Amino acid sequence: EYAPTPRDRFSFGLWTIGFRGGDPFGAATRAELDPVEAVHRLADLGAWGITFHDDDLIPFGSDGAERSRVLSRFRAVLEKTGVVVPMVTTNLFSHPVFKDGALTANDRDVRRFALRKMLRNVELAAELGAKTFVAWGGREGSETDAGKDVRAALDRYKEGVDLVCSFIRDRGYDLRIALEPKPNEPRGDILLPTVGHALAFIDRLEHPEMVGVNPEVGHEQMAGLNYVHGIAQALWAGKLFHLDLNGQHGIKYDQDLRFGAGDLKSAFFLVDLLESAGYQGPRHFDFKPPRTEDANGVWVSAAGCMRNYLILKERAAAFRSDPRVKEALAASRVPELSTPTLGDGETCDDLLAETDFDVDQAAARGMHYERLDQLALEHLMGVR
Ligand code: 3MF
Ligand code: MG
Ligand code: MG
Ligand code: MG
Repeated sequence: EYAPTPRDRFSFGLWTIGFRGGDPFGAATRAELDPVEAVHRLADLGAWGITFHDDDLIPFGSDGAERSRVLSRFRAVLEKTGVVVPMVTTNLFSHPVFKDGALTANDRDVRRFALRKMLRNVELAAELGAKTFVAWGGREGSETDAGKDVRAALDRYKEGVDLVCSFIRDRGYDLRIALEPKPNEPRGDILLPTVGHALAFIDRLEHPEMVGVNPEVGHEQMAGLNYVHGIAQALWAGKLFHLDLNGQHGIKYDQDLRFGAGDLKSAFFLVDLLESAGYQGPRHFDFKPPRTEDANGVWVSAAGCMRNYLILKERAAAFRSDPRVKEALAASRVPELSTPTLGDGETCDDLLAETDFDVDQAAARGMHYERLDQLALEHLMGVR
């Protein structure tokens, strides 16, 4: 029970299970993970897909021969296990050359190098059958407002994304871009810090239909925001192309805990939303097995991400089908919000003419959310 299968569409970043436990204060605690072993282990656990940054698979600076050797080994294990590559992303943050950004670096030659790296990676993504190309601009930002002309940076950001879109179109690839917002870390402030900022940016692009968002649980929560609301707005805008599931304890450094750790109640409402909205995309985990774990602990942590999703999915379904919940939802008038505020054919003048609203009676009505929320908690805690 709660055993994942590829039908659940669980995917993992190669950099997540391959995370060696290095942090700003300490060295790695685990050995390197061979991508081929990673694919085997994921397949054994019931995962569906693997994703990666170009450099996770093909070390930065590899020559053509090394690149084809790595790729043919990788393709062979995908073939053998049936594991797919639903998403590919570009590392535009690790190498020191990107210390001031990639698409928005002040140095023009750095921007041109970054764009070339992205375009090469678009070709690789298409070759491997990926449908989503994630772009996290981790170094696009600043530590001082004196050093970055943010309006010019946004012009260059738009120029870069527009160019990648037109390249995808010219090549006829079936690939969409998903921008990943994050408020800070590693930069003091990162451009496109939240889902809302990213959605507003997308509207100003040349091909907005090709670009959506890849919101990460911890990133929104680092900004003190409600991830479930962010996801709901992305769904409402038709822009939830992909997502990064993990756990976070409030406003602090990017913890990347396994999914379900951190704000469990928010995770419950998230799964409830994704499942009830019929989200069809990947359930992608971007977590970091803590550096306290040995090689085996990595897989315990990865399995926990999927198991927690499936348990929450079951708990959310039980919540939705409980007659007491249906009654409580009605008592809170939740379904009433789906009725348009003006009736068919009604005008603002009709509204202005209305006089029979009883303000005191309406103000006195309770919303009964506490009962509803308690039912949700009890379903989550498994006592219903
Ligand atoms: C950093 C991240 C990134 C992105 C990745 C794009 C290294 O906080 O979340 O992971 O998810 O670059 O997929
Ligand atoms: Mg992250
Ligand atoms: Mg992420
Ligand atoms: Mg994170």
